[in-house]
Amino acid sequence: MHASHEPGTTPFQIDLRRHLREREEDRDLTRVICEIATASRYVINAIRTGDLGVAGTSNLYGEQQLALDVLSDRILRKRLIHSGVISTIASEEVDEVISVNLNGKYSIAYDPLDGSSLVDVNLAVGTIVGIYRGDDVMQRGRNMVAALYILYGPRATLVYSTGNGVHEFAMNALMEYTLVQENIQMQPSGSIYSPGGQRNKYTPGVEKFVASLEEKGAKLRYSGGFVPDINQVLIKGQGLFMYPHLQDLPKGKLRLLYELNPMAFLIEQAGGAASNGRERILDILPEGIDHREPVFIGSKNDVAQAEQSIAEFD
Ligand code: FDP
Repeated sequence: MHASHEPGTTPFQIDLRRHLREREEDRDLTRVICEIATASRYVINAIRTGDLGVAGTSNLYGEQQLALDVLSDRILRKRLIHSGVISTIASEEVDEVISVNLNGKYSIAYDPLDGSSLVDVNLAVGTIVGIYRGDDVMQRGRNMVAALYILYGPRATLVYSTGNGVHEFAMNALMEYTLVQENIQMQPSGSIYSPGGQRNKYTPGVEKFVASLEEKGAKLRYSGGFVPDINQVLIKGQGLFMYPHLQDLPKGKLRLLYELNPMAFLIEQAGGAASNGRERILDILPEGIDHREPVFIGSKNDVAQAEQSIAEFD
């Protein structure tokens, strides 16, 4: 016999809004996070049922068709503007910061559909979001008040933190996010690694680091999508993702504002670490909206090991 619960009290029945309310999060911040969760329903529908195509082409019916990343950007932007509490929006899809509402309490930096090239091959993609107080997104990531991502995999899941633990939700049949687990914690050392970038372009320090991971028996787990790759490390509670500096790409590939800062915030909240190989990701002041940095993120001993190899050999 299972223990009986009062209706609505089992962990699986706590939805996102209720979770935020019970934690007494700021009402406007709750609103922003819930708007993003609502927007993701439309993004999901676009991914699942939309015609595959590129921007500027027309669909079967001769209608103008948008690429999924452009469409996802519009969906999110519309909901965020609708929330009434956002002052500034920076989107990976738009090459300037958009001023929305002078009285808005929060500003937001997001990648509406990260890894969109993976949609064509039916692999998982995601939305990444960082939220700041005030009207300035060009801040160090450590000033973020909340971060979240949504993973569009076989299931849709949402992981958020407001600086008070990291919590995972899964979308149910009614397209509501319900709590899966609270306060996710990462082990200090891992046995999986997810390495981006071409290996023959690795620097000696990075090459030594990868060799040390292989020597300790770490297994390769790489999908090529930043959100699913980070999610794997976070939900397994161990391991490391990296997109290092390459010999011909000293700043790596991934963007600080839209990709690295929100993920660094979440992984640190779970007891992990995130570094560019020399310094903490969340301490870096963005020089522009497209600022890129190398990244080593995950179990903290693995990140420390990467920093050590880089200090020694690069
Ligand atoms: P994509 O170019 O497919 O959009 O930031 C974008 C990203 O994918 C990440 O999701 C992923 O981690 C990385 O780039 C993969 O880069 P490589 O193609 O160089 O492996």
